[in-house]
Amino acid sequence: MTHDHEPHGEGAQRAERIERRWATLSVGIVALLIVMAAFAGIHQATMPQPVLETADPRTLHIAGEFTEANLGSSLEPDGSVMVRAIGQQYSFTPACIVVPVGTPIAFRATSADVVHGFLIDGTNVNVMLVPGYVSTIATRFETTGERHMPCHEFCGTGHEGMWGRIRVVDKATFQEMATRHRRLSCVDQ
Ligand SMILES: [Cu+2]
Repeated sequence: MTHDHEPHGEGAQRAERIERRWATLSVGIVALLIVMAAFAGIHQATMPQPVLETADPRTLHIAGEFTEANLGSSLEPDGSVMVRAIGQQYSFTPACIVVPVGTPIAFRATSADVVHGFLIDGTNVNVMLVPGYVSTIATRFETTGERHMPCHEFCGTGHEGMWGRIRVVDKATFQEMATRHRRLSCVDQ
């Protein structure tokens, strides 16, 4: 065996050092990518909405979109219906939401205290109400009738009693109601 082919010769040792350096670097790159992927996944999963809109729970009742007079359903100029609601320990306001059948409905809701759940049974409406953030979801009801709206995020000792209702009425009834009030609910009916 000549010096050039000696496995533990100077050249081989140098090659091994360089190889180790490159191997370390490539493991480092993979580790960095794993950390980046994990961070992106966790960060996105912990954000309540892809588009963030905020609402300060401390001033919710005093000013802005979610004051009491502004809660409930309103007929928009384009014929769709906007529903604004809040969840708080341990009720929804309005406790009974009225909407027309066969109409695009947009919900905008938030929490005044802790995390609550906003779910309408028999539909795919299912969002979390996170204090500080506005949750939005759009839907459409194809049949009239009443549906339950339970809070489905444990929010404290009164959680199991936190229920709301959605009453889906025919379009004419809703239109007639909308001529009398700017914001509608079925709380007193
Ligand atoms: Cu709740």
